[in-house]
Amino acid sequence: MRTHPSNRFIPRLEALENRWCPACTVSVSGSTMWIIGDNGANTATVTHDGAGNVAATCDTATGSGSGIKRIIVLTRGGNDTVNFTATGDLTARLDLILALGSGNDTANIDFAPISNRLRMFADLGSGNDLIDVNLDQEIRAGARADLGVWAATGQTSGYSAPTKSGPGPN
Ligand SMILES: [Ca+2]
Repeated sequence: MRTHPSNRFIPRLEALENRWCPACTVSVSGSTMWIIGDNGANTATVTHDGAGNVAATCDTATGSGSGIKRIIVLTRGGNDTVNFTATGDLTARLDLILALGSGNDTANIDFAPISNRLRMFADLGSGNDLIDVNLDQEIRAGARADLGVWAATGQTSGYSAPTKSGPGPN
C-alpha cells in the first residue's frame, strides 16, 4: 500500500484581508432590505413606491423587494452618497435607518405624502456631512413621521425638514 504523505491536507491560515474583495451589497431578508457599503466612496440609490415595493442600487449591486418595512443603509467609510426617493404616498409603515460612517457623506431623502408611520434614524458618523430631508408634501391625518439625526465629530449642515400636517383640502 502506497502512501502519499505529500498529498496530506495541511490546514493553513489564510488572512481574510487578502481574500475579501470590498463591494457594496444589496440584500433582502423578509421585510428588511440591507444596503451595506465598503470603505470606499459608495453611491446608494433607493426608490420606494410608497407601498413597500423597493428597488435599490449601490455602486454595481442591485436588489429589490416587496413588503419592505425596514431599510438599513450602512455605508461605512469613504465619501458616500445616499439618495432615497418615495415616488408615491407612503401607505406602508417604514423604518429608514442610515449609518453613514466616516467620510464626508451626503444623504438626500425625498418623501411624497405620508399616510402611515415613518421612522427615520440617521447616524451621520464623522466627517462633514449633509442630510436633506424633504417632507414638503402632506402628512395625512393619522400619519406620523419621527426623525432622528445625529453625528460624531465634524460638521453637519443642511438638515432641512419642512413639514406641514393635517388633513388636506380634499
Ligand atoms: Ca463607503
